[in-house]
Amino acid sequence: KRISIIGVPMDLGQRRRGVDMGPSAIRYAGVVERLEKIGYEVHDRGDIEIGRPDKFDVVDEGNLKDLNEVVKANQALSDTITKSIGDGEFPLILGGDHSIAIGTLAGVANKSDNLGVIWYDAHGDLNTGDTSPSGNIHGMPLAVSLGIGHPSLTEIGSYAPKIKPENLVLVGARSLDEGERELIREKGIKVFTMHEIDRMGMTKVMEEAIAHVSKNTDSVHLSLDLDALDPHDAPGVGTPVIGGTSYRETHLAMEMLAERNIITSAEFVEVNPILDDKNQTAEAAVGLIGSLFGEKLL
Ligand code: DIR
Ligand code: MN
Ligand code: MN
Ligand code: MN
Repeated sequence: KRISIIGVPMDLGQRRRGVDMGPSAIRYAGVVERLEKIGYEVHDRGDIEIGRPDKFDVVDEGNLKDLNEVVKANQALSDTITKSIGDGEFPLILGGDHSIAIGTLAGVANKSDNLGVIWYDAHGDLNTGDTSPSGNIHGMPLAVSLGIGHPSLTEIGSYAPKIKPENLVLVGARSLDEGERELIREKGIKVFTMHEIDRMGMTKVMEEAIAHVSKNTDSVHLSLDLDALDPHDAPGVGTPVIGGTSYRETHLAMEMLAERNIITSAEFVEVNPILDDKNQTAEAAVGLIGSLFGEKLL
């Protein structure tokens, strides 16, 4: 199967500059060569164009910073992904901040009747303009994909919602805002926090997570925020939170997904080379991508 790489140099979903260089850093760390070595044909579709907000524009409508440019880029991303899946490719999206998951899920869910999602992240990304402490749209993509939030965001792709709460699982959470906790309780969303990972171990957590998202679904998307990893293993992220998963645990999680062969699209986001240590976080991302696509030592 052919993999298409789509870069999204988006940094408007949060306030730290530099995450727009994430796609370059991941390419520089050798993602294309790594996938080719496993035996895939790789089609690099280049980067989605990101507009630069005019300082005279409304930049903070309804506690949604840089809303207009985020909407435009996500619409373009959604269209590119739909085209890529139509061409029979596996879309692999490189961020960029996590606000791009809005466009990813709009494009992917468009081609699926019942999409499962694994959200591997330190955060819930379940805020709306009303609950967000920051106004940063990278803290909102999962709520938006459930159809909750500003209509300019939820209506990207011209349909809503993209996913159902019962087809979603969060892994690695350790920083949730009050509104996010309420939404998780209200919708009964399945969450494996760091507590469950410590207690059950990653093997059991992933077995249950995989069973949960493949129950009633026809395809499964992996959204991996590098800040799920402990800052020791992934220092190049804008919102690090101590006490995360190790590189090894995450690597194991990717290998289990490869063994079960359930993932049909994936994105790796929030790599910020300016905050990184000699491209370590991009290199970690490429190692994880290798495992996700079935790389084996022997
Ligand atoms: C926080 C941080 N919950 C917010 N979110 C992050 O701004 O909504 N998500 N960093 O990845
Ligand atoms: Mn995130
Ligand atoms: Mn995060
Ligand atoms: Mn983030």
